Amino acid sequence: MMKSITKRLAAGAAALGAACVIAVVPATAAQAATGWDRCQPGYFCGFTGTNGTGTIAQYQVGDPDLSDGYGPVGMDNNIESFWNRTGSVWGVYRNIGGQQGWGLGPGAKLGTLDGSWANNISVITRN
Ligand SMILES: [Ca+2]
Repeated sequence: MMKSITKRLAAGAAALGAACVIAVVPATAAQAATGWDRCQPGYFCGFTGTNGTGTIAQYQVGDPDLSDGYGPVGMDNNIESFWNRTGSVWGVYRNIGGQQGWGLGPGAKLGTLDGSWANNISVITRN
């Protein structure tokens, strides 16, 4: 008699345990996009890694100072690749108000900035 009750309790605990396991299994979330594909059409995108890797920042307007709190933060002197998915020409510059820069036309994808430019961009303009 006692033995039979113990068995029932054990079975109940096992069933409860199974229910708990199901409850804590994380929902299958869609995989976060990685690389170039994160850049949406209509945006000018900067990436902290080469070839669209690392953190992405997407722009619809220029950002005259990547080091301030306006616009995406953490990108100043921290960009290694760009993709222009807009219909405009964009400029990227090393210094605030400086003249040295590159122009990226519509669709331009720059996977690797040259040595002195990588991690050295502080200004982005939409022309
Ligand atoms: Ca800014």
